[in-house]
Amino acid sequence: MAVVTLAGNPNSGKTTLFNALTGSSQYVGNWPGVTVEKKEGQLRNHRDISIVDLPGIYSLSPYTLEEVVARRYLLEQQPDLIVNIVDSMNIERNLYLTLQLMETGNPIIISLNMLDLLKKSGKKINLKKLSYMLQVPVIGISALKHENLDKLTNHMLDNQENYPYPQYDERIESALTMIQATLHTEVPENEERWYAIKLFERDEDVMQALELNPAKQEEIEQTITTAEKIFSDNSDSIIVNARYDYIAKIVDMCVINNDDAKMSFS
Ligand code: BGO
Repeated sequence: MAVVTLAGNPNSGKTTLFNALTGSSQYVGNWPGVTVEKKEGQLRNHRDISIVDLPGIYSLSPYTLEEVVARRYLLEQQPDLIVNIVDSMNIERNLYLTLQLMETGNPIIISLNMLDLLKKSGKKINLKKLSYMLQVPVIGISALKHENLDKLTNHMLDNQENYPYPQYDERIESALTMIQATLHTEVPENEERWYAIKLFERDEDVMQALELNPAKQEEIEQTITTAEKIFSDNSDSIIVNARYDYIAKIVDMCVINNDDAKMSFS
């Protein structure tokens, strides 16, 4: 059975979409070992596709129970596809999670939700450009009004490939490449990028889990320290800022506010 997981920020419309996609075929339980609700169901008219609803999260950092559950699931279970629900009314904030989901190395499509509200607001998002810039399929939907859910389902049924990762500043990329080179024998290829970023951030859970030998640890630490000197910043903030810079570029290219349109004609 193919497994599709729904991931998104709280209030992005995940529950509404989950209910629309699964109808009454739902099972509610808890994620292993924690009291965080886990919902599963089967895709309407496609009982061979299981839909797993991840907890609503803003990030894949290990700071909340929900984030821990989500990142453990994505790395250990490797779903066949992530459907990332993005609230089109809050696209900038939502894309922060999108980039991290892409970094996990799982195939992903974006369902850009709340298009009914977006239309009313006068704001416009160029879906083709968004898809081109992220190199990920983007399907505009209204989960509440059940608009375009067939199109979303068709994309879910397509064979999914792996998609490129967001590429950051070239100085960050060269540091990540160096860290990745030390991981070839340690983690599966499609997860190297995720682990390299986490090691660059000095994520303690990942550092402990990988149990790298002291020589590799030292090599990685030197790479991080060099990057920190170049950027005059700590490695954690370097990555956070890189993601926000990337999002700013995308929003600049793909989102047209009503006010911008008026200004361009005046
Ligand atoms: C309330 N369009 C519109 N207009 N609204 C949507 C859409 C959409 O496409 N999708 C979802 N919503 P959840 P999470 C509400 O509950 O699915 C709305 O956290 C209200 N409730 O109906 O719960 C959805 O699972 C009172 O709105 O999100 C819900 O991701 C007044 O977005 C909210 C107004 O959806 C969050 C709205 C008592």
